[in-house]
Amino acid sequence: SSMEVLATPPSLSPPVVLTQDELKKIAAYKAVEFVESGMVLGLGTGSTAKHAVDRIGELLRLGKLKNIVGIPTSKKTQEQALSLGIPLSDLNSHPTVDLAIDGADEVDPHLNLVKGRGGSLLREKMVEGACKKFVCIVDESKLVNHLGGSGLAMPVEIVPFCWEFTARKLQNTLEDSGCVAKLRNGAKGEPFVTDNGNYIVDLYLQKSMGDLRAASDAILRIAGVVEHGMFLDMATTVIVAGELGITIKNK
Ligand code: ABF
Repeated sequence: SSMEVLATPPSLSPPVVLTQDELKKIAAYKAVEFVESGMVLGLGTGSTAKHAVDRIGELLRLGKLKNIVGIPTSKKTQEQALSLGIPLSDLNSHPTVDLAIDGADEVDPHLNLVKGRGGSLLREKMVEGACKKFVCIVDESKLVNHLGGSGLAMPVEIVPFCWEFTARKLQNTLEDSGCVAKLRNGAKGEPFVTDNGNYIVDLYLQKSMGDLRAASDAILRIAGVVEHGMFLDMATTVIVAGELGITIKNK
């Protein structure tokens, strides 16, 4: 018998696989390229937006950005920004925001978003609704065909008063989508409380909501509802970081 000795193939360098957090950072740094000195900036919340706020702080420290005013979308981001020395203000003093940078939980093909899995959807919607430009930053895992399509929750902020009543109304309002409403719990099993002292009900949908604007209006008509996590027609740009590179989608 004979043994065939195969030539060793030329060594290939292993493919570079980026972690999800690295993709988030790539999207965030790209978005910060849109920031100019003198801007009033909406500062987002979550693990993706955190990279953008870090970068803004770094550019301020290096003197590459000047006279920035930050409007934080949560207490958490407020703390982060303060620790970085980013000057802060609010919508009372700055009712118009030049640019906001924030993450999302889902992005549909029309650039509609689901946000709020981090629990900050109300302040995010107020700040991002006051923006001239809202740049949303995601890794490609956030792309869906239709909102609710990831099988994960669509969050709604509600007042604590008789929350079960409101949760039931939400479930009934979206019953055509096979909606199941669940109160969000905190780390110790107690109800999760938002920065505004409210509760969050997470809606799990079996089917698409169809007319999103109609679903949004119906949810907002329920008296105990404060705001929901669908951000319809609000993002002006979505930056998607994927294994094959960055995609920038504009409205
Ligand atoms: C915020 O952070 C929220 O609207 C959204 O729920 C979340 C996304 O978090 P991450 O960037 O950590 O995925 O933008």
